[in-house]
Amino acid sequence: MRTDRTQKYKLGFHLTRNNRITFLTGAGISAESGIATFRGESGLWEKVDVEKVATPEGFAENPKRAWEWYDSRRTTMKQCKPNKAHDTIAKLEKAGYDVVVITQNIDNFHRDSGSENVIELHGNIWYVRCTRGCGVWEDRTAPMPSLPPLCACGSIIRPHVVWFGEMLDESIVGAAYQRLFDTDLCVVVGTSGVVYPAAGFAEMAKANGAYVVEVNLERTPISSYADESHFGKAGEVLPVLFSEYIKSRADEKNI
Ligand code: BJW
Repeated sequence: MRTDRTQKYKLGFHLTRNNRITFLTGAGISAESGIATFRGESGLWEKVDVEKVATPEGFAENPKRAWEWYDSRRTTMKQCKPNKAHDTIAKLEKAGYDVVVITQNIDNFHRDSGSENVIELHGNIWYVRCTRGCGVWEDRTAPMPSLPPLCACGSIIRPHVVWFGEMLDESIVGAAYQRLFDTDLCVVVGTSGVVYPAAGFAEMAKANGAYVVEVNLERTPISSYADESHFGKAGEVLPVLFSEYIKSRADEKNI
């Protein structure tokens, strides 16, 4: 049965201790932390040309230009922190539920809030790699001392993220598929559901028997097949949907 609830948030799926829960998250989950989303009126793509900053061709043409954009986002992200939506997911895992987060976000907020089982589809802004192949490493410098940064080998370093037209890491996508084939509850939070392959993940989980819950400000392509959609801010909806389950499991663990 499909339900659209706009006022009262209640999970239409009864969670038990053995359920496998998968969260699919997008930029909307970090919006309340102060991180801009990509699409929509005040989205990042209204301010910058996606072709110039988030494609391999744009980077090759002018690495400094693309890096200036990533550097300013690194600076912003350094000043922001996870919100109640990230915290709720982390608490659910800490309470003992089998939780995996598959995120399109690069902001590291799921890990920062304490989630341990996190699959980052589009990379992580705090990692960089040499364009010549010297490796990938963590670098939390914001702002970067010089742009574009250079590797010890002299080649340009790039952000360790996935741009349009680039393949996602095979092992990462494989891990996501494996989880989606074996999940009871799939909660899709704050994604417009238009960027592939992630846009197809909830439908894949549903085809494999998962109950799909969507949390977003507005309808998306996912709303047409989700078992239930909750229209509201992730930081307000998720705590209401899961607090009862977090509390009961936490109480149980203390006994
Ligand atoms: C709230 C909220 C609040 C706000 N609470 N909600 C199949 C069909 C068609 C095309 C393709 C296809 N397969 C591949 C493609 C091409 C392409 C693609 O999908 N294009 C489409 C746009 C048409 N995909 C790729 O190129 C991918 N590569 C690939 O598949 O390789 C093989 C291949 C290549 C080429 C052709 C064919 C095959 C790679 C995609 C990489 C995406 N990279 C980016 C940048 C990452 C680095 C960075 O951050 O800088 O990833 S683009 C950007 O979009 C970013 C995001 O992760 C991604 C998704 O955005 P997201 O998270 O959904 O954000 P928004 O802004 O769109 O939505 C926010 C939502 O939140 C909204 O709904 C709001 O309402 C909501 N919201 N506040 C709850 N408080």
